[in-house]
Amino acid sequence: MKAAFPDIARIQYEGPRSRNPLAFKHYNADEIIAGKPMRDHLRFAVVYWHTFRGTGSDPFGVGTMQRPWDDGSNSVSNAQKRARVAFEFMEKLGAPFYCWHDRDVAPEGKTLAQSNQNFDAVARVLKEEQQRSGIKLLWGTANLFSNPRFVHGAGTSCNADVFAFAAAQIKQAMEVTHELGGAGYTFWGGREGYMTLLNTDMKRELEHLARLLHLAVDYKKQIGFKGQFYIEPKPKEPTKHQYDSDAAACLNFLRQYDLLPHFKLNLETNHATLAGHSMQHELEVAGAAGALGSIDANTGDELLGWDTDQFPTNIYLTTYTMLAILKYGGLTTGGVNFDAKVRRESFEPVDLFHAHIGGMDAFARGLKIAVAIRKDGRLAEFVKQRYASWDSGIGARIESGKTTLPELERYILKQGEAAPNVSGRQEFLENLINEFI
Ligand code: XLS
Ligand code: NI
Ligand code: NI
Repeated sequence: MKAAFPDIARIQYEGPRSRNPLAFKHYNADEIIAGKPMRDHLRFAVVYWHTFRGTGSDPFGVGTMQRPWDDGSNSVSNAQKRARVAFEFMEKLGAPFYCWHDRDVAPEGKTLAQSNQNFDAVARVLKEEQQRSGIKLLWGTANLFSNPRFVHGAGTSCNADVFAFAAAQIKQAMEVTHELGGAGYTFWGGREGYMTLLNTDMKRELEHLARLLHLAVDYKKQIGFKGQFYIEPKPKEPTKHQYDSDAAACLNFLRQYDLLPHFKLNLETNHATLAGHSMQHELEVAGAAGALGSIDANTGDELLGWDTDQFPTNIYLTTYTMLAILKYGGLTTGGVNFDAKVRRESFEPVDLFHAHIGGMDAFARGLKIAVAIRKDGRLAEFVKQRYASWDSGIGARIESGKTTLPELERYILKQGEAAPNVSGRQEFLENLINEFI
């Protein structure tokens, strides 16, 4: 096959002084940082849907993307050719992982049987290309939101047949993920939510969603798939309210329905901000619950209120993200998955390279800065000192569950007043972070 990016060679690390737009300035895959290569800290993944299926269309106009290798047809052979192009791109970029939805990689047929056949035919090419290139599948997922049958949701549809269809699709997508050696499988609740409560039996819908996930857990065991399951929170879009609205809501749902041992969270930056949180907040919520699994790396736009899925270039964002990830032990099964798309105006194939190189460099800097902040130790020491009153005396008694209300009353009556508070030093800490940026 003719190269899709004939003018672009494998992207090299050239260091911070380089002015070559097609070189890494900070991401140096083999460089050892805090005991392991950057490649293994960051586990970058390219998404199939935006990068190879994004057309650049928006509600006001048709697609703009120039993708000369794509004949625009919905044929299996076009999908197979596209798969080879995807691997050429990922190899030249040096991304170790990728992610897909079933319907990104292969065209949907008129029946489920036809769709399954199409998917298997393209999966064969994916497997071949994975073996040839050494690139691995970070996670697979099923698209349970684009087809009009999912208009009322999939697992939470009012129509039991639609639930069954979704289950069948998950079965196949999980089988293909397993066959391709996927490190995980993600559930993003595309239309699992509501547009109006007037027509919605919320309790029943949530029970159905939990049922679907339990069926998936059972099937996972049955076929021996060892990958990690993830839930990806998002508060709105396409529905007004998505049930998996943020990390805390997901954790509560998983706990309520006895699913927590089987899932971790896949957190996406732009979803965090849509929920009115920072990415840092979502990472802390997940991390504290032992459920920080993977991230969808992107960013929103301060002036736009929707899921713009832009490539992350903000060093504060990547620093805070990597600080939280390192704090909770680093990425193991998960990765930094660029669930991001080039702007409609960036329609040339080379823009795909600029976008990913920028994102990877921004994360490499975030990683190095976070490692330096941790090595310096002042930030962690400050937080530790801030809670020092809990390490002995009355604090230690409270934490260990040994005290009672009468004992605490006696303690304060004796003291007369609580020991004075010390400053939170927010500005001091913000300046400290800036020392490293
Ligand atoms: C959409 C989600 C989606 C998931 C995978 O907003 O980010 O792309 O990551 O279904
Ligand atoms: Ni995502
Ligand atoms: Ni998104």
